[in-house]
Amino acid sequence: MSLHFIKTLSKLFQHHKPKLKLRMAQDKRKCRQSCITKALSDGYDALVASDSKSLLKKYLTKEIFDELKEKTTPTFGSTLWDCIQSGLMNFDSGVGIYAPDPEAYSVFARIFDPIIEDYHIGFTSKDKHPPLDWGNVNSLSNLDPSNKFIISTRVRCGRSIEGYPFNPCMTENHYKEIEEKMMKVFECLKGELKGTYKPLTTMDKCEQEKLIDEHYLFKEGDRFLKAAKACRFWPTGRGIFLNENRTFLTWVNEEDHLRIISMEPGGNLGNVYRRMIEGVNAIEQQMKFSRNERFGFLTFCPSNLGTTVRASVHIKVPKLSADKNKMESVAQKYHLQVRGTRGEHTESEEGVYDISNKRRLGLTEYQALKEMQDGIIEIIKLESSM
Ligand code: ADP
Ligand code: DAR
Repeated sequence: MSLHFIKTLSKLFQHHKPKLKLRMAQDKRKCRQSCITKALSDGYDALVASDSKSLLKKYLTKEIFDELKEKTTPTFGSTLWDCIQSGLMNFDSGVGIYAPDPEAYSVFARIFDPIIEDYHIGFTSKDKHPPLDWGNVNSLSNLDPSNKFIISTRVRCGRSIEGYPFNPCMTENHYKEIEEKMMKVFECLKGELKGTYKPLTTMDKCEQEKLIDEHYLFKEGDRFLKAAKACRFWPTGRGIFLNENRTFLTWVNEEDHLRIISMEPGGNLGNVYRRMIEGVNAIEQQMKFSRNERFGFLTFCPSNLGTTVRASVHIKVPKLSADKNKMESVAQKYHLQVRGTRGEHTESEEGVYDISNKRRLGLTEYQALKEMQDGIIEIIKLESSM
């Protein structure tokens, strides 16, 4: 092949390169879209045929499916597949849907809204989450002063950092950036909050297992999060901050950008709540959280929107827990969630249950805590009377 011919070819390619690149990008997009369309329709048919009890199955009608299946979010191009892939691959999901980015809550509102209304027990598409209100911390008591029932108390909230998408749309750099920013924030924590950040990338397996076993660190390889593409680039950018007494923790880049956690042995809910508030306020001095006009604080999972607060006890109530109906009715009355010892989708170990508030949206932080407190007091009263 002559030099002249090669030079002519390369000039031709340079001239048409932008159009060629555009054409390749369009073909790639078309190919991705057709793969998604096929995965969506096969996945939807399987979900409909399954015995799944998820809220996704309950509310994703054919009409809504057809209306949403071609939609994408404007900034990150998230699709309906990105939202529901976890629920399509895990029929035992309770909820079955996540928001890949903040815009998904409005672009795919037709499926998010009914699921949100059901999960948060009455937050309709017309409702707006109230402003943050920590309430009067001193009015929350020690739920078990004689230490007969409650092993430990924990209050956590989730925070998404302004300017970053949620897990499925995050790049490896996003994970690194958030971790680097948070390491600087943690260095400024003082007094009771002072402590050390431990990146998962440098944590040895024994320490990791011990921290998980002692209920400090998040589990690894949650299949629901994995299916939701929330574990990419793992363990890059993931880690845990612990204060010196291990009563104030922060998870970085697990399910949400941040999980800010306060916990201690016993039932002193007021003290645990006070410490979490101090931690949130200290972090908020340096980081801007994503807050939505209608949904309050935004999170990856719709079950955590609003206050994002879960207040929980690890509690042993052997008589009440033996009477499933009785436990279920008190949980329903006080909007409580009864889970196994290690949270979601786990069993009780040695009769220890994780009992927490279920509602997080449409009420204030204080009201969520109060609802949990009233429920736990009732549970202890029932156990003592049996
Ligand atoms: P999610 O709400 O995303 O399911 P949680 O915030 O409930 O996650 O955190 C679950 C983890 O927290 C589990 O490892 C569980 O063992 C631990 N946990 C929850 N409540 C308590 C508690 N009262 N005492 C000790 N550990 C707890
Ligand atoms: N496991 C998913 C999520 C349920 C809500 N809990 C969260 N977000 N940690 C499910 O649909 O069961």
